[in-house]
Amino acid sequence: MCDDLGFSDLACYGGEIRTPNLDRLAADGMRFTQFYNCAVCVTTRAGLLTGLYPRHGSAGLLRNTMATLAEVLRAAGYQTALTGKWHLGSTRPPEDAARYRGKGKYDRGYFALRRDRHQRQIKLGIVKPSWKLSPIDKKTGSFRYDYDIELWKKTEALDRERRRMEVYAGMVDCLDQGVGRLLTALKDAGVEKNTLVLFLSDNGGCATISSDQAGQKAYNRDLPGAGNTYDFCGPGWGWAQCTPFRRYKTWTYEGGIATPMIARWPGVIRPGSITRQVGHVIDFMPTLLELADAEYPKTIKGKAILPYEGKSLAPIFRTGKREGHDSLCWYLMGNRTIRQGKWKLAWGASDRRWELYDMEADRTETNDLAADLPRQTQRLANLWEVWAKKIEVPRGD
Ligand SMILES: [Ca+2]
Repeated sequence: MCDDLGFSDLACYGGEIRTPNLDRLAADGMRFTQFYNCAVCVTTRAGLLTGLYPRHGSAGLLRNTMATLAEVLRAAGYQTALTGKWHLGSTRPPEDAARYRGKGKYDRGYFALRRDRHQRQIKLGIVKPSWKLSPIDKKTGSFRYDYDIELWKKTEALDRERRRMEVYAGMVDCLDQGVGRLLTALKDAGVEKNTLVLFLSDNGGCATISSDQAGQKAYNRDLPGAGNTYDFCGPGWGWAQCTPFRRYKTWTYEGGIATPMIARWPGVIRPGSITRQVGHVIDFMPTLLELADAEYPKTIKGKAILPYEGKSLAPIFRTGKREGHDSLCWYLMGNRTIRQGKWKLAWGASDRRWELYDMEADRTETNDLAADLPRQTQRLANLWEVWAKKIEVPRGD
């Protein structure tokens, strides 16, 4: 799982960044077009590790009423390992960013990037041609992560703005090379054919403004990528990374929660396939339980363990289909969503009202049907409320 990678960053999802290793993984495996995370790092990681929706009460995300993948797989005789995000600054020489720096790839700005990516996504079969590219995101309220996307021609400090995306592209390129080394290692170890590889992102592209962080503006005197800077891609690029969707990291519109998901399992998953089956990170637990022939515990250290809430993805790997979730729900920092079949009800933390979308006709959430279908809206809102109690959403949030 990688950090803050948007839905459209990989070449096999319509991106222009060089990602040959992940594209090969996709060519040998299956791409999901409707796979979901939980909109930010910690909630997604908690959901992936436990098979449970992240809880929001004061008892914390990981609790002694939850089993982790490591616990259940260890009990089944597997060795488990986890390497985490590197939080100690970059030690990587800037050669990957050099491949993109000053090469003109991002000189036309984030609107042109979105249009280009969208066209490639249509050609690749990742999105339906009938879904409109979502319009420019505008700040509509006081939610902390609500930003105006500036018109490209109004962008000041163009050098910095372009460099942000050039450095980001270098980082994605670097990530791809790392995946390539991993895949080579699997091959060299002779276990390639007997290994399921899953690749996904923990949330949508990050649109955070760097000056939100105390002291950062003063620190970032140099352009990004110099090694002594700490910048963000910013709203324009972060939004474009989620092409063709609305919003970005922290929101529960599709931009925040839709992730690329590639699964490779030689001899089982049909190479080069694309699935529109809906999946969620909480599905990892039952999937790996099934494949590892592991038992899900009823208790750990005398504590009763909550039954997992995910559903195995294995039938999708084997046959391309499964009986999906009755509904999936999201909550994060005032953002709410429920998806049931083709319907998605979403509540943005800025607008604070329910919007209803038909995900088959309009996955880019451009045509709000809530006023036309008030009963459907109320029915789904009630379902979400029941779920919200279970996962301890703060009242009124
Ligand atoms: Ca993240």
